[in-house]
Formats: sequence, structure tokens, C-alpha cells
Amino acid sequence: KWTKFGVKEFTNVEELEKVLINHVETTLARSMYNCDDLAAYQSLSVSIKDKLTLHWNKTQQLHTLKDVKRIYYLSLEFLMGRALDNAMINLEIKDLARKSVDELGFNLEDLIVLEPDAGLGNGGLGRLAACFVDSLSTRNYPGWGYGLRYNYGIFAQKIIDGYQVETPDYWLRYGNPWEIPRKEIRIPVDFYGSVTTETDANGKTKKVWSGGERVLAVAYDFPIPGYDTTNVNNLRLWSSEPTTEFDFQKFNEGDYSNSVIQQQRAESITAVLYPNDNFYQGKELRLKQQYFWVAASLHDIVRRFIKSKKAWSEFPDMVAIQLNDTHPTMAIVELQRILVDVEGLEWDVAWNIVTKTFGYTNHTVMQEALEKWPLDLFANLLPRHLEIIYDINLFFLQSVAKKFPEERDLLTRVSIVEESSPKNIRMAHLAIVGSHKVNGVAELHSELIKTTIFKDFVKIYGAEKFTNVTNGITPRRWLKQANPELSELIATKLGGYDYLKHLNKLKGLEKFIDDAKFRDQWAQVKQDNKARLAKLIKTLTNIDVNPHNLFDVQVKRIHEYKRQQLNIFGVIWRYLQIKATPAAERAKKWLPKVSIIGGKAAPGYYAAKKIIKLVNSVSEVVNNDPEIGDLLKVVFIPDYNVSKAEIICPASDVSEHISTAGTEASGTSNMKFVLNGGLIIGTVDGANVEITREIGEDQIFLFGNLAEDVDELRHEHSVGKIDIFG
Ligand code: DL6
Repeated sequence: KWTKFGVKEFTNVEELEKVLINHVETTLARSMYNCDDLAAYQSLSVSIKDKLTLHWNKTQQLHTLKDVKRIYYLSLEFLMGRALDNAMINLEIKDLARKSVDELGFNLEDLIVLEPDAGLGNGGLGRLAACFVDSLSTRNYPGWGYGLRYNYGIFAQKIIDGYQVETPDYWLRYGNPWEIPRKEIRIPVDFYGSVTTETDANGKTKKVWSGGERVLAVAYDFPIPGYDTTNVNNLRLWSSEPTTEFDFQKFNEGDYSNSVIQQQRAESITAVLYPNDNFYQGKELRLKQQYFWVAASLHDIVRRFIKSKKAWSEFPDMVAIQLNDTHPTMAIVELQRILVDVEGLEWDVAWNIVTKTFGYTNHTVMQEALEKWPLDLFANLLPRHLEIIYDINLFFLQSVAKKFPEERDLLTRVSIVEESSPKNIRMAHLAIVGSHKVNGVAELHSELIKTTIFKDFVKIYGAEKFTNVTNGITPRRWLKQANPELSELIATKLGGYDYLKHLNKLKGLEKFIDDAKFRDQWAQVKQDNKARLAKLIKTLTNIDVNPHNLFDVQVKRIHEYKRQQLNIFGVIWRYLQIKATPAAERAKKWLPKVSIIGGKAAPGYYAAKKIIKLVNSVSEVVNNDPEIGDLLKVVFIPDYNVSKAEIICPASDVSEHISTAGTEASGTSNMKFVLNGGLIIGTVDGANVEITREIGEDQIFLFGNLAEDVDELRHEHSVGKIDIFG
């Protein structure tokens, strides 16, 4: 009977208005008479989420019916930013929504900015995951993301007296209209306890992990719309909950404060995102987060597969799991545990399935970012998993020893267990051994991992296992949404928006290179975007910048290897040079410039925080020097995040991507800036290399040493052959 009622989605202005009012009056329990902007934002979001949910249902039904292979992207970070604008753009209903809210007395742009960023990530790695899920949906792949629903995302950055001060980001303060809580999907996840060996009736022994602490993983779904398609994928984020609300016995005994300890312990798992970028900080809670997330995700994935009633041997034909860095590496061990301990498969059969299922993406060659978990931490938290890791390692090392019988040192170097004191589990080694492919994120980086950190593994497995997948960004958010004027101008020249799905079509613009009108229009768009950024700068910092001056931008996490210090030293040099120039000649000699820097430093990263302070101190001196006037301004943009990036990227004349060659695996903001018609000042590092190849060497300002020379130079510095003060 239910099929004949068919739930209808809105398709025009009037229908959306009706749905909107309905949500205000029922879902929000407000009267339209006291509907403020926040209520209007929430109501519009729920109305659009309803539409997405219907598409989501159909998509999932179709995928189940067609029995398709699914891709699962496991990422501890999804730096999503705002959802409303993106959803309207991908569904191509922004004009319709604007008219509807306008008729109800609201301004769409005022509503969009009320949404807090979903800042569930640190930087490039988390934003890459967000761009990937957008692309998976747009390209009609059946792809799910799995992550954690942190109550607190990346901290909000305040600048007080020039210093970074961190404040908590409670992004769920007003609820989240974009999520679908699946309170009924509650997956038990165990920690600690002990392992025993049991023998069944047939004399077969099996390992049983029991006791310890149990928490529940509760699912929250975020529909991910594709552009120009009705395909809607799922991002499933887990939230931790206690198995029981509180300890009833303690409560009855009057021990009220201790009766909730277990509950708080459970909830702490998904309370907060670790705010480090490119840095490993071995904390037990972080390992708990990792296992909690992979255990819940795998349980879900395996349950879905079991429903299809296929043989286990078909698992890799139906399931591909991509590991975003080593954070989800425990998924390899967990799948092996499920197959062997729970499903009773033979070790080798299970391992064959596991290695065919996983792929691992490496995002850094820097030692301080590589995860190594102390063995005793592991032994305590996940005793059965440690046993499995030992077995994986044993079989792996046996195969290596067989192939390279003379090379004892090789075994020590590639072992998953680092024989140090204390001993560590090397997660990258485990990820390589348990995956069928390993990829870097830009050509140079993918070559580097083969010749440096993973060199020995190339010898063992052959070079074919190591591939390159250069990072990308979604042009829907980073062009259409961030720069509507430019995307429209391009569309008029290319005859539509197809280029948003096929970026190579931008080549078609080349034939307008000498079209003066087009160039003027392009320049005007840039000017408008610079005015928009100047306004934001004024609001955030009270600094006046002239939008007609050159905007030189460097926004990204603050890190020594990204070299914001080099940028600010350049600014200091320029300032001193301007001052040394006779006043009458200054205007002729110096192009007026605004140096804009922004980014967060990890709270415990002393040097990065000092760099922020330095930038702010320079800003204070330069901006208040009456001799300098408009010739140079220095701005530190506080609390850089996705929604600010959407205003900053379209407004650069030049942007800086100046990491020491060989350290920035790819970089993705370089792509965002060039896509918006800005020039790059860069080193020969990360994806700058591929960008140069695409746009031509004469379209980019490259400088600095090459990656292969950097080690040599470091050595010469360290032995005193180069005198940097000479
Ligand atoms: O691949 C995404 C992004 C790259 O663009 C950056 O170059 C790289 O620094 C970053 N890597 C990490 C690694 N950190 N951990 N863990 O964030 O990945």
C-alpha cells in the first residue's frame, strides 16, 4: 500500500516554500512570525536534506539491487566545511532556494554564513577526504566514507597580543541539520581484556578474546550529493556511547560521582579531534579512537557483505577499502581477526582476502609524522590484535628471509615490530604488508617514497606495488561555490558547466587569450574577489587593505617545513628596502603589496606558534609605519578554515607554496589558487611539479633547490662547509 503514497520532493519555488514553512512550524516548533535567520537556515537545510535523503534511499537501493562493488574510504579526518551552499550547488537548486527564502523575507547569503564549518580535520589530509567523497558521488561511484563524529572539531584560533590562543569548537551547539542519527545502529567495540585458547569438538583450537571494556559505536549518516547526478553517497561517522547509562550499583550505594565514570570514559573516545598535522603524538586515547572507528566500520562493511550471501572468496570483488594514511591500519588486522577468529577461515585464505581488499595512501615522508605505537600500549589495549600482528610479521619476515637469505639487516629494517627500546609497531610497514597497492599523492612524492622510506619494500614486492595518484580538489566547491562570477564567465565561453566535471575542458579557454573583453571581464572578477577579501580582512583584523594592490597569500597549516618563516623574512627584507629607498623614489620602485598569511599551529608546536607571533609583530610594525603607507601591508588572518579559504583562494594575485623541496607530499591549496586564476610562487615540490607541467614553466614562479640536492646541502651545513652567515 505504501508505494502508492510515494514521498514527493520539492521541484519548484512554491513547493520549497511550503516544505520550509512546514519544517519551521513542525520540526523546529516555531511560528513563522518568530522565525529568525537561524531558524530559516535550519529549516532550509532540513528541507534540502530531505530531498537528498530521498535520493540517498534510491541510490542505496539501486546499489543493493545491482549488487555493485563498493569503495570504502577510511579517514580519521573529513574537513567538510559548510554543507548548505555545497548541496544547493550540487543539486543545482541555488536560484530556486534563493527565490523561496526571498519570498519568505530572508536573504540566502545571510543564511549560508550561519552554518558552522564541520571542521573534522586538520588540513590537507582531511580536506582531501572531503573532496574525494564529493567526487565519488559526482562520478556515480558507490563510495562510502567512514570516520568519527567528533563533538569538538579543530579548535578555533584567536589571536591575542599576537599569539595564537585555542578555543574549543563546539560545532554541534545548535544541532546539525545535515546528519541522520541512526541510533539503532549500535555496534559493540571491545578494548583491553585477555586472550584464551579454546578447543572445539573437532579438536580445532581457536583464540578467544574476552573481558575488558565495551563501548558502543552509534552511526550518524551524512548524505553526500554529487553534481549533476542523483547519486547520493553516504559518509558514516561514528559516535561513542556507553553500553549502560551509568553504574546502577554505585548509584544506589550513593557513589554518585563515580557512577558516571564509565559513561564519561566511553564518550571521551569521540569527544575531540587531535589537532596535529603531519605529527605523530602516541597517546592511548588516539589509539582507542583508531580502533573504535575501524572496528565499527569493518563490522558494518562485513555485515553488508554477509547479507549478499556470497562466498568469502568474493569479498575483494565486492569490497575495496582505501586507507587514508596509516591511521586506519588496524582495519587490516581487524579483518584478519574477523575472518580467522569469528568466521573460522584458514589463516592463508583469510590473508589472501585481506591483502586483495586494502589499498594504502601515504601522505608524508617526514619521520615525525610516521606512526609507531609502543608495543606495551598495544598489548594492553588490544591483546588479540597484537598476537595477529606478530603472526603477520612472522610470515612476512619468513617470506623475505626466503627470498633474500643473505640479508639479515633487511629483516630488521622491514620488520613490523621495531626492535627498539621500548619496542614499537611500525604502522606504515603493517599497511604496506597488508595492502595490494601503496600510493603517494603526487609524482615527486610517489617517487620519493620508493627511494627513501619504503625503498626496502620496493626490493621485496617490486615497483608495481607502488603507484602514484596525484591529489585533486573538487571544482564544484573550489570554483563554482567559491567563485561564482568566474565560473559563470567560464561557462559563457565554454557553453555550459560541463567543465566542472571534466576540468580538462578548461583548455577551451585558450582560444580567448587575445579576447580583450574576456580578459577585462576576468580581471574584473579578480578585482571583485579581492574587494570581498579586503572586507573580510577589515572585519576580522580591522586592517584596511587596498584591493588594487597586489595580494600575496600563504594560507595553510603553520609548519617549519612549509616555511612561513621564509615568507615573513622576505616581508621584513622588503620593508627595510622600502625604508632605505629615498621617499621620492619609493612609489616608482616598489609595487604596493599586501602580504596575507593565515593558518593554525598545533597547540603543542612551539616553533609554529612563534612564527605566528612573528607575523603579527611584523604586521604591527609595518602597518603602523607612516613612511610605508600603502606600499606594504601585512595581515595575519585568524582562524583559517574551509569557509574562509573559499573567500581567500579566489582573491590572490600570487600565492606561496614554498616548502623545502621533498617535504610537501602534494599540497592542495596550490590547486585551489591556480584554479581561480592566481599565480604561484613555489618550490619544485609536491604537486607544484604537475601544475607546472600543465600550465607551462612560464606561468609559475619556481625557485629554490631541488629535492635531490637538499640532503647534500643539509649535510654540507651540518659539517660546516657552508657558512650561512658568510
Ligand atoms: O595528501 C593530502 C595532504 C598533502 O597534500 C600534504 O602535502 C601533506 O602534508 C598531507 N599529509 C598529512 C600527513 N599527516 N599525517 N598524518 O597530513 O596530506
